[in-house]
Amino acid sequence: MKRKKLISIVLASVVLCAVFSSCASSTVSTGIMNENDLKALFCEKNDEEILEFVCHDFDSDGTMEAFIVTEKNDDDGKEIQSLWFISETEYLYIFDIGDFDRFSQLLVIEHEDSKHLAIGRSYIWPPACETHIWDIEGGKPNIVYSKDERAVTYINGILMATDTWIPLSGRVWDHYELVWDSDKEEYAESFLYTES
Ligand SMILES: [Ca+2]
Repeated sequence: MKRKKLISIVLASVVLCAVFSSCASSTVSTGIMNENDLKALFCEKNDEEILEFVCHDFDSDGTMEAFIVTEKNDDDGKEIQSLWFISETEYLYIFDIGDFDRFSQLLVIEHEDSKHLAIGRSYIWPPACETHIWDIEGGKPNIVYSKDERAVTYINGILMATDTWIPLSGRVWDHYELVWDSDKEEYAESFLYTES
């Protein structure tokens, strides 16, 4: 994937918190599944270490969905992080990253009638971040925003995508507002201001 040649860094991204989640204590119940049910179902299918388990009714249809970040070591001992999706009816591998890349940001974005998940992918070198935003369509995850050189977070209550880089005059941050267009089902990105 294309990476900007100028040095850029991740701004204000939420560092991925590597919290181990136990698979042993939950059981799958009948009927509508809650977060523990979905976690138990996931653990039946996948024995990798869970770093993040983000569970909501993303599409407001009354059933829960979860995005999961896992980690494992490959045959060469290299750490691989993977992104998965699970619901009552779906169990999907989305993609994985390794080498010096890490999932660095998981942000739940709340809209009036739905929730989205923003996921950052950070590179150690060159230091940079790309962000993908997922919604749920037809019960499955669907990318509605994907861009290099962006870290997505809330700044003063405004959902912003930020690019930071270092020209000769010193580091600057370019802030763009992200506005969800539910009719077009896409995010409009408009430049707000540069901070230096
Ligand atoms: Ca749902």
